[in-house]
Amino acid sequence: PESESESESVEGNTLVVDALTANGVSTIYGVVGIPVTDLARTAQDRGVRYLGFRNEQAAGHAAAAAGYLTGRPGICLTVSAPGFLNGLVALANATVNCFPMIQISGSSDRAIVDLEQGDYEELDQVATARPFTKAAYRVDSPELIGVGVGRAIRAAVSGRPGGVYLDLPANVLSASAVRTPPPQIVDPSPRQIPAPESVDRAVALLEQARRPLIVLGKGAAYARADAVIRELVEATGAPFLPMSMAKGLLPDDHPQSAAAARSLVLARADVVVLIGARLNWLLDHGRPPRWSADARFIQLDIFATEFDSNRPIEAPVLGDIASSVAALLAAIRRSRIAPVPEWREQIEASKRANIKRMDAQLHADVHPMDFAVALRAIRDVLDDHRDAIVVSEGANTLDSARNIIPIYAPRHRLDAGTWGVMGVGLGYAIAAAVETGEPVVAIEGDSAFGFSGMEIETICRYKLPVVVIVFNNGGVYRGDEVNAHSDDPAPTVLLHSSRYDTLIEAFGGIGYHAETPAQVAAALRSALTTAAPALIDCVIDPAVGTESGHLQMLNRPAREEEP
Ligand code: TPP
Repeated sequence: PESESESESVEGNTLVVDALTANGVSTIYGVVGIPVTDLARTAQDRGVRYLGFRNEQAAGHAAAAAGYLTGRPGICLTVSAPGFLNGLVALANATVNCFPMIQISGSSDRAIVDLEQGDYEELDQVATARPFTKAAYRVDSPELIGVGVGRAIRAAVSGRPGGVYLDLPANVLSASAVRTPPPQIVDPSPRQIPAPESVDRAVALLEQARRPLIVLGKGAAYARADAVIRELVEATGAPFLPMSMAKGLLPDDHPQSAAAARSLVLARADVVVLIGARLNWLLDHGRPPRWSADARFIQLDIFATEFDSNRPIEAPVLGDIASSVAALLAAIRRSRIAPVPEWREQIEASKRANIKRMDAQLHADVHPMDFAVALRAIRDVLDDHRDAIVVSEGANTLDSARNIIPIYAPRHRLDAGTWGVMGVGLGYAIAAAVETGEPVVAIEGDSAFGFSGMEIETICRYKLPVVVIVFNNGGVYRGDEVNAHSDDPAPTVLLHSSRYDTLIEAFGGIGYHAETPAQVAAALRSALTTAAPALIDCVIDPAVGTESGHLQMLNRPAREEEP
């Protein structure tokens, strides 16, 4: 039995768990091995949930998603050097996506590492992590473990959230020290109230708008200010455009949604309000011809350096999104914002035309299936399961799913994000199931699935309600490229004959094979009813889809065949 007596001496492992639990950490995602196996055991002994993965990268992506979904740092535990490096991809991705995450890694003997004398899994991990993280710390004595964990927590969640690295050398984890109450971080992510004059400036600009547009980013979704954001959007009467992970912040069928008129609103908006959305490549850097050269920008962000990154920001509002939106809303109630009626009419006309065009694609009679008809079947089933969290990655699969699958609740879509990274899918799906208890549907390109496919064993081991749908078109983007020069498959080709459904059966999950929209729908309905791990092998025509999906502007022109 644990004694809380002041003079009790305990191992570093125990002190780490003390510090984590004192700060509300209840779940750790990781892969064990020297020197962190006992840390995972100690955590489990103390009621912290430990989820063991097959690869640290997926564990890291899970921790990142946990951070995004809960607003508290997601924890990933890794072993030294190679395990650390596997997890680092996820930590870097968390930093880029502004998700709060802490990677805790064991490391080798400092004295040997620093003299490069060749320790087991030797690497200067803090130096390696630093360029990819918001902060990187090492704890060099067991007495400082509580301080180290506390600093990592505040660094991960305060201001603009991001990935934090915490290095715990093997000798610190195994050393003994007197057990003292660890620091409890008070208000780890304090509110940051915007300056009143910045709010007034924003409202004055918005009053001049004839064709306003509100863009919601995943920063807005992360802020958990759902009600006040909705009030602001509705008070302005302006159309809004959700970035992919902000879908559902207001339901996709909200009358002010301009998602189905994206090109029109980007090109014609005269005053744009960016809320937790960055003017990066995902928004074509705010540049013409996508955007009007005359558009004027208001930006709500927590990080001042974000302003003016691409277009001059005429009204920057620095603060946390919840506080800034609330301040803007209060000021707007005293002002007159009046979009011209034609703006609404133009958007409605464009929406109607685009939806009609899309509808024809969704109901096409094609066999084998293309992306659209398979996604329509999924959409129709998910319409009865609006609590389901949708995870998506791939190229055509990702882009088409974003347009076709509506999201009705905040933070119910997780995807390849700012980097467009493949391999997040199963880690995100696992964290979504673990953190929310809601059903999860991961819509995966077959190439994308391969990056973390072994985690279906993790899903089965923990009996998570995750349905993985693999869009099997036998290739990266498409599966019909021919290599004219040898018997080797072309670079984009994968085995279209793969039966991905049989993979999950190996682990006791339920596999489905679907070749028609009706089979897709039946499989998904059955899987969601069973709420057990399932995988649907969804056969798609290898000859549909485009290279790089919708990223045509980043794609090199097609290679000329050599004469
Ligand atoms: N490696 C990483 C880590 N991230 C990437 N984005 C890529 C490689 C390049 N890439 C972009 S999409 C993609 C790849 C490999 C896969 C596209 O194929 P698939 O998942 O089958 O989707 P589809 O277009 O067939 O729907």
